[in-house]
Amino acid sequence: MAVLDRLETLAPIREKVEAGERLDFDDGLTLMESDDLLALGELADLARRQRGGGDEVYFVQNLNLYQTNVCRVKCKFCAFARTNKQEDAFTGTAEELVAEAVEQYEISKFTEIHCVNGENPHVDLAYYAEGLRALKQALPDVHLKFYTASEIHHISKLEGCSHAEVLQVLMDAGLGSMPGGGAEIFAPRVRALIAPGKEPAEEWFDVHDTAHRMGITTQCTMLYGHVETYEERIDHMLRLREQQDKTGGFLSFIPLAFHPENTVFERRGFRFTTGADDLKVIAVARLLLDNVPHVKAYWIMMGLPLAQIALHMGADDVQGTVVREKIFQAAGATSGTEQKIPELVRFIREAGRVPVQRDTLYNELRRW
Ligand code: V47
Repeated sequence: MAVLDRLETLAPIREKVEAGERLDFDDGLTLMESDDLLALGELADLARRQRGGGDEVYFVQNLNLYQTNVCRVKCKFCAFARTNKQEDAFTGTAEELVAEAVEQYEISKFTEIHCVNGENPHVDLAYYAEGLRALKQALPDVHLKFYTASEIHHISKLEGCSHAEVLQVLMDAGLGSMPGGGAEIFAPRVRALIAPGKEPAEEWFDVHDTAHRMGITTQCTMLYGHVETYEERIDHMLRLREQQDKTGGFLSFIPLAFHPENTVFERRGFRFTTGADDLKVIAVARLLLDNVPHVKAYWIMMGLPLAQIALHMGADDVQGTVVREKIFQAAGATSGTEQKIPELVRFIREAGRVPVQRDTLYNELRRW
């Protein structure tokens, strides 16, 4: 009976998916409240294929770099940030940044650098532009996917200029596209609880809106598994969908599962998310975000074995080789900091999919 009940709840949503109709808030909530994981996954895969998705699963050969972990915001979910006075605080120079990148480039010829930092009140726009320029000069063919909307907003406040002005300076210095962090959960109730010092959602959206209109593509994320409700998750996804309708610049959506270690929440007894919740978020995101081209099952977040299953539930990207990841390691990630290409290829193949190495903008580089 319980199974029948569940099938009946999802039936009207299946009809909408089959008819190519857009799902609404209530549909999203129904999906999130369902624990029929297989049905959710199958529906998400159907929606993905109906919108033109095939068997390809993407990854990028990349490097994670961090210029500074000094941060003025005390986000309760974060284990990476430091104050300037803490012993392990760092603020690297452009020379140090280039040295680290070049050293790694000699080992693995990555095509992208992914860089996210704290909101450091002690450095200015010129510091960031100098870092980008130096990297571009040293590694001209490498795409620089740098700075979350939160960082851009922070720099604009420090400099007293607009988001567009900051982005223009960074673009001129070599910025190629932007990561999707800083989104957390948009609902003010949650932001006040987990990140009271962070910019409001409207500023995050203004940065992405501005970037898209300037031709800069970006990613979008959702940090889930802490104090948010199902309603707040759906609201978050629908706000992203609305933005995408306007500007179309999001390349992918990356759900970020909350890692509690070394955070305020660990002391309050919060636990890691479960595999069932991780898969559900992937499936619901794929169903609701009908206008965002890709959904990532980021292996650092969920481990490669679970990411394999997510590839059957709406995801079509596992992010990348990564190398030197720090934010999730600080908060207890156990899946390592690097995957070699043969390992990514093996996992994608064994999931019955076709591994495609891409560049940051989803141009195909190699079909494995
Ligand atoms: O905004 C921080 C998240 C973000 C924790 O665009 C945490 O491809 C879980 O921007 N547990 C910053 N998540 C990193 C970021 C990012 C990450 C991965 C992919 C992309 C992309 C961008 O990391 C923060 C926050 O949402 N985060 N601490 C934590 N303890």
